[in-house]
Amino acid sequence: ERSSQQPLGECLDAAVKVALEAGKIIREALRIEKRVQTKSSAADLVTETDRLVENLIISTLSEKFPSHRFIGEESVADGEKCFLTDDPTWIIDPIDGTCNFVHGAPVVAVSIGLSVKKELELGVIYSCVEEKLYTGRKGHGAFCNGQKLQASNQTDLSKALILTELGSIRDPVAVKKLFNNMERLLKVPAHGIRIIGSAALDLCHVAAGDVDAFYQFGLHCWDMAAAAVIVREAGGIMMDTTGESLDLMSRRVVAAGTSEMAHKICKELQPVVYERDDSTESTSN
Ligand code: 2AM
Ligand code: CA
Ligand code: CA
Ligand code: CA
Repeated sequence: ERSSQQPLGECLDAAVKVALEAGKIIREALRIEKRVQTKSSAADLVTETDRLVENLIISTLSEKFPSHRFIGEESVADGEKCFLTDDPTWIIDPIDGTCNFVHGAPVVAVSIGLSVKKELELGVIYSCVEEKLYTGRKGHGAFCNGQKLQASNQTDLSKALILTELGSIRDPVAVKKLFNNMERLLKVPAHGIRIIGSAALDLCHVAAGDVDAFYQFGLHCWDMAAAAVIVREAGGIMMDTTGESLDLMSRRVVAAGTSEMAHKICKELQPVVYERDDSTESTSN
């Protein structure tokens, strides 16, 4: 198994090493006052730490793997379309949970995924305050701090604990739709719905079987690339909210321990429409 020149094991080791370094920087910056800037909306935030950590990850990995491509949240220009090619491509979210980070809320993660020939091969997510390192490698299982992960086997939606995120969009029509979807699930009635502020960690909780499912509209490829490998290797399902196979660029996802649960959630969800991330039809997984 080779990705370009390097074996995937070497890529995984490098991603883990830089995720731990990045996580230390984030952990130490959490309680310090930040200079905060806004992006697409008043609730869409970025700090110097987001940019610094992304630069660290990209420069470290590109030095080791000079032929690889990179997609990183803070390096993608405004409105720029993301797409995968056959080249090994690292998909990076330097801080997932920036709003938490800005407020000093300790639910933040570094997310690093690798796709090769448009297939997701590796995922590393480091929950840097609780110091939990989640890793997944296609065909080799998913782990948290070395312990093998297994997603939930729940199929009954009325017994489900579900995670979701509201994102940073504040358009009233979209906000209304997000709440309508939660209302529909509560009316099933599901056991509960939780929001923690990090899509990557939501997905790690699905992989670990801590919750039964997760869904979200509006997220980007860097929110779910690494997690997709971890969830699938834990026996879980990642799918489009339409019930079709997951498209990393579609801005929406349902994840669950079982495909029955995922399909039941899809049936309750009404679409919240976001523009796609890419302009090409060639996307993966
Ligand atoms: P971020 O912290 O990397 O920006 C919180 O709502 C979760 O949703 C986080 O994982 C956050 O990622 C992500 N997110 C940010 N902007 C979003 C948007 N416009 N729509 C959906 N999710 C978003
Ligand atoms: Ca962001
Ligand atoms: Ca994110
Ligand atoms: Ca981010």
